[in-house]
Formats: sequence, C-alpha cells, structure tokens
Amino acid sequence: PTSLHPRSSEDLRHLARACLQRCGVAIDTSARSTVTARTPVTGDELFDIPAADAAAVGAAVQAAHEAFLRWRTVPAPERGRLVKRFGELVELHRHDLAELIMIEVGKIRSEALGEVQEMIDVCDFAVGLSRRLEGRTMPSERPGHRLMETWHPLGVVAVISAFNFPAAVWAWNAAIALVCGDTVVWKPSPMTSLTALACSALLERAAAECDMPSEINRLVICDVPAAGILLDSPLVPLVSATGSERMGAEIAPRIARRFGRSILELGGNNAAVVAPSADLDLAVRGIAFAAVGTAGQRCTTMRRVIAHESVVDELVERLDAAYAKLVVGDPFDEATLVGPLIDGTAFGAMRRAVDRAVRDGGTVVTGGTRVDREGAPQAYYARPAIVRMPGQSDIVRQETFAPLLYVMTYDSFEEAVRLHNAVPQGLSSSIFTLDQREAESFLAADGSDCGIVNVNIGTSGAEIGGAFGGEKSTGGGRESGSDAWRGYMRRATNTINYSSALPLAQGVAFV
Ligand code: UN1
Repeated sequence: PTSLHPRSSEDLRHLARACLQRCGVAIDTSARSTVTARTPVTGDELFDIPAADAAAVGAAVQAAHEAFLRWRTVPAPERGRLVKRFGELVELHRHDLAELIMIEVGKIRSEALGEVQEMIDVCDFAVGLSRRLEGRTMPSERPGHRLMETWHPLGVVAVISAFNFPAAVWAWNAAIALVCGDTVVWKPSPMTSLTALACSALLERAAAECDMPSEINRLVICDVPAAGILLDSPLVPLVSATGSERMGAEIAPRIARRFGRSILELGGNNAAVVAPSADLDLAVRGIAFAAVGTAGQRCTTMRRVIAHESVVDELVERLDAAYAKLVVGDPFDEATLVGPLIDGTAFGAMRRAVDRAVRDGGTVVTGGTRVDREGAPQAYYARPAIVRMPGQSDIVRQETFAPLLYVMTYDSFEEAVRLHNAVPQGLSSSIFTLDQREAESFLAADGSDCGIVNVNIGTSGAEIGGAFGGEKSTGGGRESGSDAWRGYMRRATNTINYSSALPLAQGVAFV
C-alpha cells in the first residue's frame, strides 16, 4: 500500500506532502497566518499551513449559508449522488487518508484504515438515507383533514471535531448533513489539519464532478476565538461538537443563549462488567482492544473494568499477560499495536492519574511508564497501564485520555450496576456474561445508563449503522446511523383541509 516506510520526520514530511498532493490539496505558502502541522510519531513539526482568522470564518459561514439557500432545493437523492461520489473518492484515496491519520494521530495502519472505512460506510448509509428522509402521517381528529409531518433542511451545520478521529467524525456529520440538505463549516482540531485538508479536497472534487457548489463544505482551520463565530452566528442553526466535557460546558450554554441547537459528543468513562459466567477468552480480547486501541484515545475507550470477585484475579492475570505482549512503538511498524500519545500533555495527564490512583490506594499491575524513542524527545510513547483500585475514587470518575484501565470488583449484580453508573459520563458500556438474566438486566431501564450498551464485546468500535452518542456529561447528542439524521433537519407539522367546512380542533366554536 505504500512505497515508503517512514522513519524520520523528513520521511513523514515527504509522505504527508505526497498524500496531500494526491488528494488534490495545494498548500498556499504565501498565507500570513499559519498553523504548524506536527506528528506525534517523532514529536516534530512538519510544515506550516494557512489558518483562517475571524473574518475568514465569518466569510465561510456566509458562503455556506448562501450555498444552503440553493442546496436545500436540490432533491435529496441528487444530494445523495454527491455523497456517493465522495465515498468513492475516499475509497480511491483510502491509503492516502490513512497515512495522513497515521502521521498526525499516530494510529497504527489497521486502525487508520478502519477510520477511513467508517467514512465510506457512513457515505453508503447517507446515500440510502437520501431516498428515505421520511415523515409520518397521523389521523386528523377533523373530517376532511389530513395531518402529516415534513422534514426540511436546517441550514449551516458547524462541525467541530477532535484530533482522535480526524476524518470519520466529520464524515459522520457531513455525509448525513449534506443529504439532509444542510451545508457544513468544519473546524477540525488544529492537531489534525492535514487530514482535514485532504478530506475537504476530496469532497470539493466530488462537488465539482457532480456540478454542485463547492461551498457546501467550508474548512476553517482556526484558533478558539475565531471559532467563536460558529457558536454565535445566527446563520448556524446547529453545532455538532466532539471534545472534552469542559469544552461542552463552555459552548453548550453559549449556543443555547441564541436558541441554536447542538449535538455534543463529550467525554466517556466507559466500563465493562465482567460477570462470574463470562467467557474470559472473549473478555480479555474485548477489554484489551477497547482499553489500548488507538493508544486509549477514543471517546469509547474502556477506562474501567468492574469484575466479579470470583473472576477478577484470573482476569487481571490474563490481561497482564496480554499487555506484556503489546508492541508499543512506531505506528508504521507492522508489529506495533500501540502508537504514541498525541503529545506530552497527554502523557503528563496519564502519569498524574496513575500517581493519584496509587495515592488513593490503587496498585499498578502494569504500565504507565514512558517508552523512549531514540532521537525523538518530543514523542510520547507509553506502556498501557492497568491499575487495581479498592474503590471508585475521584480520579476513576474522570476521563483521562490515555491507555489507563482501572479494575474494581463487585459482589452483587446490583452493586456492579451501581458502580457502573456512578460516574458523570454516559457514553459506552458493556457486560461480559453468559447469563441471560444479567445481560438483559444490564440492557434494561434500570441497567446501564449509557447511550451504547453492549453484550460480550468491548465498549469501542461502534458501527455507523447505529446512533452514536451518550448521556449525562457525554452531552446527549446522537450522530451517524439510525434516525440521528433527524437532528440535522427541521420538522414541519402540516394540517391540510380538503373539505369545504372549517371545523376547529378540540371542538372549539368560533364565528
Ligand atoms: C471517538 O472516539 O470520538 O466507536 C469516536 C468507536 C468509533 C468512533 C469513536 N467508531 O470507537
């Protein structure tokens, strides 16, 4: 798939430029204000790319709004044609996008390709959806009347995405928004601008090939103050944002103040309950992937295990053995399973969390230490950590965005559910059990309080066909599949009178 096997920052620079070029990105080197692309693989800077100032963000919103005024009347299946072409181009450039993700996020190839696959999948989903944005009809209480609802495009959708899924999260939002007749302004994480440039260029090419306006998607690589325009502009009816709980708490009231809508995907503190009957082979593999995949930097990453007292020792022993085999290192090495953390701040947070957990009475089973990469002092590789905890202390109740797994124990099933739900976040959850009563109870109204509840698989790696998102401090938003599209449209309720009388609802008599 690649002719290059990068090692040095110079190799990565070269590869990034080649991928960008193949995706049709021309970097304007004359720009006044810039951001610097960087790679966590070596910790070095790559090169500068142009950044948008507040005026440019305002102009992008205006352009996307004007495009929306035309786009909303393009028939939905026609809009689907554009998304279909975009999906084909993503498929064609699958390796270019994956390599940019490897360079900018440090994902291993298989996971980077998986992220690109998620983009292709959501395009497929959106294309089908473009022929079925269906509304309901309801019986009217009045004779000769009909009651129905129609779903209309909403307007400009601002997509604010995080570094960890630099392409797929935008694609979930953009593919659905576009078939819904919305246009998009995308503010990516400044850490993953190159991937954003490549994705946007491919969508722009799809638009040109389909004879559709390129302003249906505007990329704004900008700082936080400039992005404020997306939060405050009345031309942006919906902001779909992925990031920290802190970010969500700042932006949600600001958007609400102008009665804008938001779809929030914030922190997760995802757990697995491991019951006495669990198939431990499955549990060990499921937990290991969910806890250390993407170096623990998914919002769905498993951060807690709540294991029954009768299985905890064997489980921890087997997890320890599985962790010992994990190759931590350069994501371009085929053998690597755990790439770098995004930066030194992330590693610092992991270290502090481990130390705090130990002060709270925890015991480190494995990991938590830095793995040095020779000649790359700014690259932060870490051995994934497992810490056994006597209880769910404050640090366990927080999301630390790193491969750090806390293991606690339970005695009764009720206690497991109670512990499970006693965190602020509510994104993803799972139970490993062969006991149907327990599985069903975990899925029930008084079971897991998360937006995603799994049985006998881990917490991460959701398919695009379902609605993705979570409750409580995770923010309540839903993206991607199922009927999440409704969040990207406005609903009109229509009453049509086809009689020659004018009966009033609720039997009201008037003139
Ligand atoms: C995220 O980490 O922001 O379920 C998204 C998963 C992926 C998406 C994660 N499909 O792990």
